[in-house]
Amino acid sequence: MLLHLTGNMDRYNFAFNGLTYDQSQPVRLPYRQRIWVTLVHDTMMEHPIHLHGMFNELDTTADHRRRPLKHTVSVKPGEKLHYYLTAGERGRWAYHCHLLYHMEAGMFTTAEVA
Ligand SMILES: [Cu+2]
Repeated sequence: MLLHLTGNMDRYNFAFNGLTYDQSQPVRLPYRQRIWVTLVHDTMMEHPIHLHGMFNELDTTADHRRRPLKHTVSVKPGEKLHYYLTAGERGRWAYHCHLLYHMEAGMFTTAEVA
């Protein structure tokens, strides 16, 4: 799954995949599947991306043996991060930037695990 963090500093809006919350559809996650997530950051500000209900297994080490479990993944401008996400909890979960003014500017969506 690819999540592209997008935004426009002139208009001060932020979004996932170019879509603000009112434009977006829930991200569909099949229950119990382990999903490889790629976060591509294409804005000028750092975003702590938070998925409720589930852990992300960060793939940050060269040997891929240690994978820190995180609820919130901080992404720096221009960075590309990879992690595993196991969709182990059914329901609809908030998926958003944890800076509240970014969230209110559009960087909020939901994940539907079914
Ligand atoms: Cu943000």
